[in-house]
Amino acid sequence: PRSSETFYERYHSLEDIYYWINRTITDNPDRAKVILIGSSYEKRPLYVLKLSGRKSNDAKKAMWIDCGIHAREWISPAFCLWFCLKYYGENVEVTQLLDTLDLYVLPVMNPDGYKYTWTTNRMWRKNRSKHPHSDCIGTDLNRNFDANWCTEGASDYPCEEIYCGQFPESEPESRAVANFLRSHKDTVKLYFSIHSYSQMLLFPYSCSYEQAQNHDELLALVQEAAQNIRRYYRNQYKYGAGAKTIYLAPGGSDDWAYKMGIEYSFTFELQDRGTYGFLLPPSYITKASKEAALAVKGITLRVIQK
Ligand code: ING
Ligand code: ZN
Repeated sequence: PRSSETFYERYHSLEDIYYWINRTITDNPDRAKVILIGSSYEKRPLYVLKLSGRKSNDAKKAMWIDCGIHAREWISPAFCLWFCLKYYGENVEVTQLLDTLDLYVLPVMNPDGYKYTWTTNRMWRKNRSKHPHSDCIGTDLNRNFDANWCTEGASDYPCEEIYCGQFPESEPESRAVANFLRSHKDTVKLYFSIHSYSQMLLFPYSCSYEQAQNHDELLALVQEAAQNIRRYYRNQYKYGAGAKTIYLAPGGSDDWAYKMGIEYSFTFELQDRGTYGFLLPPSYITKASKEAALAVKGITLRVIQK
């Protein structure tokens, strides 16, 4: 990745992000690869960056981070770009352990929606798919995964912001992610999905009030991460199981990944707590990314040290 400091202090158009992905792989041919995992409803490519650790990775463990499920949450793709640079690029402080992990990053899961927020409606959330029996557009990709799909906390009405889609994985974007993770479930040990806003570190379940089998362990992980953020960045994050901490939300990607076998599965809600909301000014990108990265790194180290 390039070291141009100000690049990460701005939000980037979809075209810029595609260009950045391309630059990242051409500048780092031995450590960065791009994988085309599918395409969006409007046929835009869904590129995953695979960044390999600098140390050889015999156990072949990996982590996954996706950003930009929801179009208007601009801090999320900005975080993905920042994370790629800081933790797999020029940061010399990366611990040796973390350096043995491969990192899969999907910078924008919902490119059609993201594009739409740049051109037409800054507050768009869903993707841009059409529906047979409605003029309303878009499915909420974070209600479209196969985890108690379309139960309480989702809507089967296409005009709603939390429309679950016609069936689980009906959308090309969620299907592409699910297919990729299904085929890599033996190596991917950690799943992170980045949203905004409200400053929360969440883990399964969001699709029911049931407790995850390793609830106590997940709770300890996010609690420690929140404490570190408070200590180092003087900022408050809530933490806990999704349904109890935020609201019931079936069909989310982290619950699906967890049920599929990725035992360390998280959704982060980045800054802020409502002052700017989705319209977080670019001057906040660096701090928001640093504190989220501290959480990702801390949790990941704990998990792979086990
Ligand atoms: N919040 C998430 C949403 O999709 C969430 C909350 C987390 C749902 C985990 C499901 C699973 O509603 C935002 N801000 O999008
Ligand atoms: Zn979101």
